[in-house]
Amino acid sequence: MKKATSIGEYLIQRLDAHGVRHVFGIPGDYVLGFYEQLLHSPIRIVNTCDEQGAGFAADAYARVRGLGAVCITYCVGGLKVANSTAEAFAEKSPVVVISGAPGMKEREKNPLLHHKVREFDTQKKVFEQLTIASTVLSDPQTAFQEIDRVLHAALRYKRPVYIELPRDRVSLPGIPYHTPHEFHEQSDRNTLREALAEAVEMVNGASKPVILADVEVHRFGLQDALLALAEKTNIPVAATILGKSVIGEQHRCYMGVYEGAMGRDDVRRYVESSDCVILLGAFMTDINLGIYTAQLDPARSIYATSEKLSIRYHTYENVRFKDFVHGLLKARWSRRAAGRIPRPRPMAALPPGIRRKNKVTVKSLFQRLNAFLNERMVVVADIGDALFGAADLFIHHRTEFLGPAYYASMGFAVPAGIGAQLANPRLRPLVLVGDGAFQMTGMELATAARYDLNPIVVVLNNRGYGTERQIQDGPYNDLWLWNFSRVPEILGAGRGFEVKTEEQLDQALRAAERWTDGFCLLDVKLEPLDRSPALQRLAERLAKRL
Ligand SMILES: Cc1ncc(C[n+]2csc(CCOP(=O)(O)OP(=O)(O)O)c2C)c(N)n1
Ligand SMILES: [Mg+2]
Repeated sequence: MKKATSIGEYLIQRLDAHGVRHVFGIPGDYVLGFYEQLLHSPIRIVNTCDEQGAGFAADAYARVRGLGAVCITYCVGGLKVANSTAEAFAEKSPVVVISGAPGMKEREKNPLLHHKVREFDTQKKVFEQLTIASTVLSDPQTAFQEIDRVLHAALRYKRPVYIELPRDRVSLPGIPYHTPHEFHEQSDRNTLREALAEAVEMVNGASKPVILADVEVHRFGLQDALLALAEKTNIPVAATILGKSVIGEQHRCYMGVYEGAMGRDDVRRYVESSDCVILLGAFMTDINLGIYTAQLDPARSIYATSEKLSIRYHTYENVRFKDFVHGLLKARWSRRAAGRIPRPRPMAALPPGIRRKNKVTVKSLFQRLNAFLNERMVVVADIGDALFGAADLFIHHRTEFLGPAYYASMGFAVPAGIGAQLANPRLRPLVLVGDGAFQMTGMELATAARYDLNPIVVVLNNRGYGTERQIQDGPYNDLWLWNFSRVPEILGAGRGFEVKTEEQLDQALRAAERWTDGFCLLDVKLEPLDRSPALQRLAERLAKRL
């Protein structure tokens, strides 16, 4: 007779069924039973140096693959992924947080077991605030259903979820003959029809409609639908910085990134003078909208997300985002001629042969990186000028740009590069990270080495918290200066390059392109007050709000 499936095994089966092939984390005694089950499963455990690194890696994995998982021990590990889970929540990334926990029997009479904070459910309560659904698998009768419910919520809302595994329950069998519950949510047909009719009429009657595409287009796998819609209607598309690369940036309908007064002026003027802005999957965040400098008038807007659909000033209930976008695609459109639209302006390449001894600047760095990028790379940018400068990089294909452009936690990029490459091994990460952010999680390069990954990591070394310096400077923005290019010596892996001049940058990038056996680390020395045009604009806005 077939052995009954245990709670832990069922969780593994369901993760596997949803395409999760790697789980990131660090073990501890409360979760060792589940680690042992993982070890004997098709899912690979990826041990990171620190739990936060595992959390960021799982987030990037989820952004690239559709679902990610991090598995840690109780409180000491769990609370370290609170920040990365918060980022996944805020930026809509479906990460499954799996935490070991004391057994239910051990909890009787409330003993002081190690790692406990206040009550046994303290960690659960914290994660209720950071996730869209959470559960403690304490009851074998309901455990399988709970797993179905919580995983469904992650996929439905593209937000993280929390699953706690009391250690005395992991190996217990759940109920026999359970079939995974399929959830089929549908739009209300009449509401959908009416919403589509109103939207199409509004767009057909407009003289200058424009689509503003954001992150949910990517999270809900609607990139092809967006492209088809743009091609069918000739409506031009701008992206937000969080949604950058939802559409291949060489596409004829693509204009560039829109970010209010922070972004390019021609894109801003086009979008803000439009008589019908179709916001698809957009988050109205301050960074997306250039610290609220964007002038978008609800009276001229269609605003569709997985959480809300409003047209002008009224709202439609029970319309799924996906159905609305597919409905738009099928609608009858009056054909329009493609007018003249702003086009992404690839940065000028560095003139060859001259200025070779010149010191690298933020501008020349991004110019050179722009020429270096190819379609086999994914750009992963940390917060700081790495992200702001990268807004103007030209991404060839869709979804090859990852950055924490809303929650903006430092330390994302190096571990996220690991998650992204494991999620799609055909892509080589180009990680852009400030010296400050690197000091937080850069040692995860050890994890890259351990799992044979080969990111190219560019440290924008401006000797401190450059972004903060632009807003208000003081000694608190200084850092201890590391010899970044010698990190490979400590790790016994990878190759390091010290880069001061344009010539050295060129040589290092060429070497990194040729050498694919491990990670490459470029320590690019920049002046402390040098900055990209986007950061200059952002800092001016932020400084006014202090
Ligand atoms: C975890 C975290 N701590 C603090 C901040 C506030 N903060 C925003 S940008 C920044 C400086 C980043 O420095 P660095 O990584 O060197 O990039 P740079 O700004 O120099 O380009 C800081 C401290 C943050 N966003 N995240
Ligand atoms: Mg810095």
